[in-house]
Amino acid sequence: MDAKEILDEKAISRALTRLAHEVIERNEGVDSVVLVGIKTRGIYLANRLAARIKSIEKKEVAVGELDITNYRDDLKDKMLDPTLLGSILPMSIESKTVILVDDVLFTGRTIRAAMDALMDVGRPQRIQLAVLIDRGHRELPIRPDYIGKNVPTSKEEAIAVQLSEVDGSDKVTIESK
Ligand code: 3GP
Ligand code: 5GP
Ligand code: MG
Repeated sequence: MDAKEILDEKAISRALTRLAHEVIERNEGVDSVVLVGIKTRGIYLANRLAARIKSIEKKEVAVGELDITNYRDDLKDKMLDPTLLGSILPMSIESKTVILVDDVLFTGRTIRAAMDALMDVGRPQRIQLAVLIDRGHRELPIRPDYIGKNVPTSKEEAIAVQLSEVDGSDKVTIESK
């Protein structure tokens, strides 16, 4: 399998620093902002964004975790009564700007499911979306507000995102399946 590097450690770091600045600029600060990472790697990206925002703005931004496996509409074995099992939202999302964070945006079904899950627990003022990679192929009218890198792909290609927290190093590669 051919793997081509798209982002190295430095490029991932720079992209996240830019995204942190964009989040602060777009929301005129971060007073009403909470970050919600989508498991697995979205959670680590959300934590990294929060750390950057803190060093820029000197403000803490709450970070929650969403496990939307049971909300996916295309999983055969999905539970009939989905719960937020494995999700940790320690903060209130009521009237907040919730920024969903994921590593790769593909069809958009995961994000639709994540928005459903959020709406079940509260009424955010607005929801925004931050992704490290947008690989295209949307099947729903969903678009990211903050993008690390646009990577046009074919359906036969896959993006591998490695983050030091789980994979030992930071790297994004594209490979043909
Ligand atoms: P993540 O949980 O960190 O996002 O879905 C489980 C993992 O499989 C994901 O890790 C993701 O990186 C990887 N993956 C790669 N291609 C796909 C895909 O097309 N669909 C899904 N659901 N996961 C994929
Ligand atoms: P969706 O199709 O719902 O946008 O993406 C489903 C889930 O799989 C998301 O969490 C997304 O991050 C992940 N995903 C989809 N395509 C890829 C891919 O090519 N590489 C990686 N690493 N994750 C993917
Ligand atoms: Mg993901």
